[in-house]
Amino acid sequence: MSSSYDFLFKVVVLGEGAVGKTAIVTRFSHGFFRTDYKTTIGSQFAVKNLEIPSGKNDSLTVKLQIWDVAGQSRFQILRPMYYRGSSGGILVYDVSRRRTFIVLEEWLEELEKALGKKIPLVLVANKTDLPDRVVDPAEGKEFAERHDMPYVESSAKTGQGIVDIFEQLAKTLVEERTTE
Ligand code: G3D
Ligand code: MG
Repeated sequence: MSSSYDFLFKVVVLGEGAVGKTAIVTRFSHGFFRTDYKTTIGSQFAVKNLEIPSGKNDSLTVKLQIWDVAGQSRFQILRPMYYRGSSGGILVYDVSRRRTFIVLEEWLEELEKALGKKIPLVLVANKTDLPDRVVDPAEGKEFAERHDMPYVESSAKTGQGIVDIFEQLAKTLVEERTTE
């Protein structure tokens, strides 16, 4: 039954405007990619169930409530409200725009300040399908290691890495919850 689950987590999606946050969430929750996304106004969320292997032959159903928060600076005042109650998050940058990588620290600070603590995050290097990549995998991996988070390369356009992002996060969240 799609309404039954073992764990429910609120997940926030962070990153500069136009890095592909809405495209990633749409691809993951509906399985398609559209090019006519309206710039996310304020915030919206998608819900999706994931099966995470557990033990030898068993699995757990993890329900993710994924909040796609608007990245534009004019929404900055509202964002802390959407961060509240998040168990985890994904931090997204666009490999074809260095600025989106440089500002990652600021996103981390904003989130930690709003929550008063650190939560598990996955670093997402999006738009790997583009030929004009400027941020190398090594740079992303170094950032991810330094902040103790998994690193996933993705393309919301081709679908590469999209499920992996949420599986990695769900696994970490379940581990955290079950070892508390
Ligand atoms: P945001 O929610 O982070 O602001 P969007 O970003 O999801 O709205 O995406 C911004 C633009 O990048 C959109 O283009 C979208 O189609 C495109 N995009 C998102 N992910 C990818 C990707 O993996 N590869 C490529 N090539 N493009 C991507 P438009 O032109 O509609 O503004
Ligand atoms: Mg958006």
